[in-house]
Amino acid sequence: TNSSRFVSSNDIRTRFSRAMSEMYRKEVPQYGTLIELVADVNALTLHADAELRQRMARSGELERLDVERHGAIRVGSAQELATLRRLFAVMGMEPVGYYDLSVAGVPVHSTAFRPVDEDALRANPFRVFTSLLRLELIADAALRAQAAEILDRRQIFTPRALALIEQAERSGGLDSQDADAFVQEALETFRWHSDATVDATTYDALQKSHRLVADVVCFKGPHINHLTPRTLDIDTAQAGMPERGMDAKDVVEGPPQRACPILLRQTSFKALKEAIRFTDDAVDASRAGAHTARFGEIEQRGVALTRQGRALYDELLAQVRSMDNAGSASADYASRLQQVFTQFPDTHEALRQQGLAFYRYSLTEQGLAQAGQTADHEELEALIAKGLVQAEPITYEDFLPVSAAGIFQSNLGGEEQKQYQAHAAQQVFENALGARVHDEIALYERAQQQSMAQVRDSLSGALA
Ligand code: OOG
Ligand code: NI
Repeated sequence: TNSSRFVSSNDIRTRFSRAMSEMYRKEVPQYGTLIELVADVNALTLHADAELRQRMARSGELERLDVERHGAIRVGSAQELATLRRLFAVMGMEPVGYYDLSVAGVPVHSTAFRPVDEDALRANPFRVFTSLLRLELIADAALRAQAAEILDRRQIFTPRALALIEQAERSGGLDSQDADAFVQEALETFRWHSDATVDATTYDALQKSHRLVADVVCFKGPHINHLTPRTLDIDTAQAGMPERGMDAKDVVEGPPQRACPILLRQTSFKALKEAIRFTDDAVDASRAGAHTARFGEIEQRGVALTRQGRALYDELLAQVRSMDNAGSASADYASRLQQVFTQFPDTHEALRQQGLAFYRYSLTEQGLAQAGQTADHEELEALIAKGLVQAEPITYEDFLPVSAAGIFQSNLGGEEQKQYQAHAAQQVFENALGARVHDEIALYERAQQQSMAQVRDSLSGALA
């Protein structure tokens, strides 16, 4: 075979995420400032916390930290979503999780394309949060039909990108030269276009229906709307944003600051107001348009939670948000969050022993030295107590619907608060996608199980 000429999907993903980062830095210079801020904060944090540095080095996360990003895009049709799935598959990214944002007044549902295997995640965990517009939530039937028709007319992929996707599917990969071409062609789909594809009246009508509808429907393609680096200390990074000229959102989404970070904490700077041109601008030059869509975001990632842990998280978050019906707008939101989350255990021993979070088990040096001589029926916790086994938190690689809604809201210009009588429609989404999405919790479960099995094997001498 000639498969040895192929570069790995990890390699293509790394080239692509680098190219996206370079493009977005040119498009939104503040993104470059954000990357610098996060690099500074991470360096300080690692310098001050030797244990964190060692743990991240052991898990391989230290190496990936500098390239770690997620981005977000929004598409308008099943056809577009299904082709994106094939495009991301070339880079080893698969749909993970289903997020219903309609409950939060945003007319989309979403998944995240990301690598799923442990070594692929270690190589480069690049993720793209991808939303599909739910046209059926546009109340006005004529406007809905018009939006569908506009979307029908556009082709968001270049002919060469489509040809290279087919080629990769047919032959099982791409050589280095084709991979570079693929990255360049794929980039075109996510580029910003300041020329709208509609006239001012159409834009206004769609914007009134929901700002997100205008963002999806009125442009040539699904411009990347943010790229998010991972910080090791989001509170310090958040405090540093105004100093570097960024208009940070008031509230950090997700769990509060903790000794043992869980899931995901995120904050963003507000979307930029950018000049756009409508198709009829030549006719009426006084109607210069502006569009707000693109912003910056940072995130801090913690340990992945089990179903039980996640249920507790959801319950506590709902408690905080329902107080006085104030949601995250209440003045003392941060202290309420902190207060309520004292009910969530905050040591790794407790999180592990109560089955609230996922861990990757491995033999310590002492454990390795005794492999094959230790009784393998002993409980893992007993082996940990004896210093033979160690447990490392498994990082949460996914997203949170309530947080995502908060990020969407803060970037839609504030006042937008719509209500939809919709409910989760995972099957409809999967039909559009042309595939099932992975259950994210099952992926963490599998990683934990595999590490346990490996520990058992080496203890009983199977690998000795
Ligand atoms: C996606 C917003 C959600 C996140 O990190 O939760 C998101 C969007 O605005 O398209 O990016
Ligand atoms: Ni994001």
